[in-house]
Amino acid sequence: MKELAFIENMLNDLAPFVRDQYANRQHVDVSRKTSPTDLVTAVDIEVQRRTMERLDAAFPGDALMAEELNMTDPPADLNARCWVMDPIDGTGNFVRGLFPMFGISLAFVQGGKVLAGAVSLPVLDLLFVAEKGGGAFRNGARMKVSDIDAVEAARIEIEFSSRALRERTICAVRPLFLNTGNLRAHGSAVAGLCSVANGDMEAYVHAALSPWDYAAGILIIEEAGGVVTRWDGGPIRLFDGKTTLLASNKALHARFLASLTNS
Ligand code: LIP
Repeated sequence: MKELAFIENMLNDLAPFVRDQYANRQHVDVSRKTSPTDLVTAVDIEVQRRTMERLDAAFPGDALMAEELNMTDPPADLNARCWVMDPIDGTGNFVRGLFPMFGISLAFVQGGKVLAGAVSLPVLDLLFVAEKGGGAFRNGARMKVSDIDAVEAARIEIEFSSRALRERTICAVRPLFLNTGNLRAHGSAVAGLCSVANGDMEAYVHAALSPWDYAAGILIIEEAGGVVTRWDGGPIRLFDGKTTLLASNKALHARFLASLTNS
């Protein structure tokens, strides 16, 4: 599929630039958006600009929904060909030099469905790729979600996100907090979703995630055998805006959902 090839080439070309900027991050311009922890850097902007330029040349007329540069609206025709991008997901980690868990995410959507997507974690030199019906791959090796089916043995990635969502998140995830084997909170949606796809974690939970944070990630998880729904069990609809999200290895999905909805 030519769109998948475009995505892979684009992310492979962007990764060295992002790695280099991360190594020199003390010189990167950082600005606040809606709060002191909602940040955008010159690297986010440049990654998005480079992608827009190449998309225009390769697929003129296609829509783009992306986190930066006021491009967060869905396309006018929801069935149109559309690309969905988060130029740097986990910008806070990038800025503070944490882990280093942050990534570039790009997906191709048509008819409202994600047909191809990839996530690059540049500093870790990892590329996660999926095509609808074609499986999911991590640096070329096929991925499969874990088969752990005991809550006490499960590892969950939980996002606490913005302060505004904290109360809701804490109440909803309380049973998961108390009952699951292990918890992590790395602060990058794309990295969290890919860790479920790769079988490193059994679930990823977020109270209000945006389409550019999850578009590629949900396809990668589904193609690795996992499941992604809203907290009420309903399907994620990409152009509905922010959504609650539970991604899991399938074996534990019903039990995690019950914990979230009964809280
Ligand atoms: C952020 C994610 C983070 C999530 C936030 C936000 P950004 O993306 O990385 O994990 O909790 O809701 O979406 O702003 O760094 O691209």
